[in-house]
Amino acid sequence: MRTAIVALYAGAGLIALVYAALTYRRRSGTPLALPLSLVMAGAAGWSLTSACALVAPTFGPALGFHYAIFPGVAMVVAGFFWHTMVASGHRPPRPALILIEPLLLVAVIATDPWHHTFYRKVEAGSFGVVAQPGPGYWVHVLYGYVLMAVGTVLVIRAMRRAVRGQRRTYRWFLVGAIAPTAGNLVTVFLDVDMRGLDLTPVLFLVTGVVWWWSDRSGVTSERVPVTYAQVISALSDAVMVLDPHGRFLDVNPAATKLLAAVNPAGGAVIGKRWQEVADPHFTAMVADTGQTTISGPSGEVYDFRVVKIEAADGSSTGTVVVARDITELERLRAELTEQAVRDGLTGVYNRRQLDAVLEAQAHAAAEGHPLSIVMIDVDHFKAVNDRYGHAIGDQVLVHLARQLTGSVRECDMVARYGGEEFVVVLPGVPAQAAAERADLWRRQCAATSVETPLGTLHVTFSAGVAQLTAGGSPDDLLRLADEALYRAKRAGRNQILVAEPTSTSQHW
Ligand code: GH3
Ligand code: MG
Repeated sequence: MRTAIVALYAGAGLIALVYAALTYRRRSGTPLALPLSLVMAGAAGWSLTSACALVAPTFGPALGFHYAIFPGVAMVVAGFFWHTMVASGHRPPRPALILIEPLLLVAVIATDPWHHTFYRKVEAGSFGVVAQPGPGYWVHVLYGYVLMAVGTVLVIRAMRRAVRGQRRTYRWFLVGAIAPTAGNLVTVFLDVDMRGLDLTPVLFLVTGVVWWWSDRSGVTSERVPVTYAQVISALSDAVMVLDPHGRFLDVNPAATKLLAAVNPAGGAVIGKRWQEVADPHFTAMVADTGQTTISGPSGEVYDFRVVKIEAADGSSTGTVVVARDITELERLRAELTEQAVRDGLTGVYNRRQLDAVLEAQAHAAAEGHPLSIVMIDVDHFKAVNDRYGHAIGDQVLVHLARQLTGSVRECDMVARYGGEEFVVVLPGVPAQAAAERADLWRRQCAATSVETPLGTLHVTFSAGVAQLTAGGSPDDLLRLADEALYRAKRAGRNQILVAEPTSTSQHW
């Protein structure tokens, strides 16, 4: 039996020593490696000295080894506490502080044969030395358990604050710590007959295996906590937590920045009501749940999401407001929307937008408002392309588009209908008036020259004008204008013709 226990102590001690060395080598990778290797080195010392105490040939050396157990115990306690401090996100304790008790302990046990404050009485037992503990021993035990308890509480608190994926790590850490703690409690408080057997150091093997397994099975060795508070601080979205009365309970750094922009004179907001910090516009929005888009004082746009937090009984415990600066997103969205309705070359509206606008305008026209369009086609444009090249042709189209855009009213619309064809929509304008305007543009175009790298160019255009007839569709309108344009071309170009509702064009 004795031999088996010696083997157990020695085996456990050696394994703990190897584990301590392996963990020590990982010290640059994680701040937890050093305290962990200290725990394991302590357990190794505890175990090996226990083995030595058992194999010592006489009582004197056995007692010496028995006393030598305690520095190992002190290392385990110090390492455990250090580990829990780091694991719970605190600064590691100062080495000077953590060394006080072990040094005192060594001093006390070294001189114990003279004052007997650690052990009142010692004698040989069946499993080593049997001792009657004195006050020094109990102070040491109490110190160890207080440190272990504080460390455990820190870890439990850190576990509760940690993000979900990390809680498992803490759970396994605590499970690993339970075996030796339970073993030690039994030894200290229940093994009252004190036959000298203490299996605590052996139980550290369970700890080692559990911690080792938890590291290997993908649970990160970094037990330094990531809390929800840290996650929320890192968000670029502004997160604000309000109590049921609308007072600020918490804001993340992004929210502090946002609130400072909304209320430059503001200062700290915690404890203040929403109304004291932001204008009524914002206040009304927070009263409701859901999502709103709000424009800030200097043109920035925010997406606000308001979520009520409820207690288990359904009563309101507060509100979470998440605000995101979507100014850039909105700008891009507006740009994309604009791009979708514009012609890439000339920048005027495209055919699709022309159809949509004509459809909408046709409804208004049905209520008695006249609606005319001017369909414009560059004369002999093919010749421009042939003579100067396609790029110069493009330049001419851009030039004409600019000229038309600059000549129309705000409510008019210039669109590119096809290759070198444009349509101008003139709401509220009857055909004759539209033709007058179109003729003005025609003369302007004929009078201006287009400067190109290959020389100065002159172009003219022909146009067909049509007015939407009662019951007519946008397609009819386009067809009528196209027919008038065709006639204008046939009649010699550089002129404007108005389509008759009967579909016979009339010279303007
Ligand atoms: P007309 O006076 O009868 O209108 O004669 P035209 O030469 O202007 O008419 P036609 O329909 O024969 O030729 C139109 C030309 O416009 C043919 C085509 O290559 C050119 N075109 C169409 N789209 C573009 C464009 O985006 N850029 C350039 N540079 N040319 C274009
Ligand atoms: Mg043409």
